[in-house]
Amino acid sequence: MSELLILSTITPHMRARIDAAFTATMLADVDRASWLAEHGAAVRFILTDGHLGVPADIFAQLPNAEIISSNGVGYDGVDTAAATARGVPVCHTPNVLNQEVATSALLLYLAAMRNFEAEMANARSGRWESAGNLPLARSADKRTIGIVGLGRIGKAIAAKLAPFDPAIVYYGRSRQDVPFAYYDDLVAMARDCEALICVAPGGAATHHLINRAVIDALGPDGVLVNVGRGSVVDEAALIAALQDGRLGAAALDVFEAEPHIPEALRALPNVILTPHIGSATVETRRAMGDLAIDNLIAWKNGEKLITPVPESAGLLSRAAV
Ligand code: 8YV
Repeated sequence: MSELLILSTITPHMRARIDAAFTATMLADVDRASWLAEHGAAVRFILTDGHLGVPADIFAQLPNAEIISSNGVGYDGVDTAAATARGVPVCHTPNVLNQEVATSALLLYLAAMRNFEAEMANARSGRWESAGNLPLARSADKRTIGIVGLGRIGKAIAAKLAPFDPAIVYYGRSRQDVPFAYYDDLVAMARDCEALICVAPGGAATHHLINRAVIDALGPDGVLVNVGRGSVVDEAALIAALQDGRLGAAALDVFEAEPHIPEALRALPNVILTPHIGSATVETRRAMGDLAIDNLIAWKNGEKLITPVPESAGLLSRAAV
């Protein structure tokens, strides 16, 4: 008997909180097929993340599931339509990771502009002593920087960039009440920018939004930073542009087929690569895990969900279904 089914990895802190409030099973710890056949009907709550979601074959074997809590702000891996069709709300973990992901974006932007990976290697390898300094890097100050997806995290990125005195511009579905210039044409914005920072959510609506035309518009001195979802950038087009010198550099935390990073991308000198660590600090992962669990506890107690996804509006508490 298990009322909570856990599909994602969890920290010891999360495990302790879960054990205090639920009887829970990690799907990775049991024989999936036989466990689901025997216990699937007893599961009321599901904990997952935005990449794993709840695969359709598993969801079908959880006929009494009441809620899906997804640990992460992005939930492109969760089939919200399938959940809504069964009256199952989905919640996620917005806001608590805004500053962390913004810091990651800032680090990647600065590292790419100032060629920091190569500079550190030049010092550590002893090459500086034998062969001298590398060619000069570009300044990170006073650049025109385009933010693709000016949501909660995008605004935090803009704030963290402020000391570098940038001209911030943005592209998104609609104009917002912000002191930055809006573009409804991404190619036109890329043409005017020296760096693009992409923090758009994944999913069909943004798939390959950053395509060859956008990359070419950013140009041979341009820098592309991506901390949103790998699916937003056409990775093959990006690799080709970096190889041909049509794009200056890229700094990427997210990839199309994680955790796979194409060999051709890893071989390029003009890229900075990190393994999807935008939110990965002790403090922020703790806050995210707490919020994911707090949503489950709220639901169990018949209280209003704290952070439901917009698609679940109308399914906000157990009392409402
Ligand atoms: C994590 C993320 O990869 O929140 C997100 O959308 O991409 C990251 O913070 C993940 O979701 C944590 O499980």
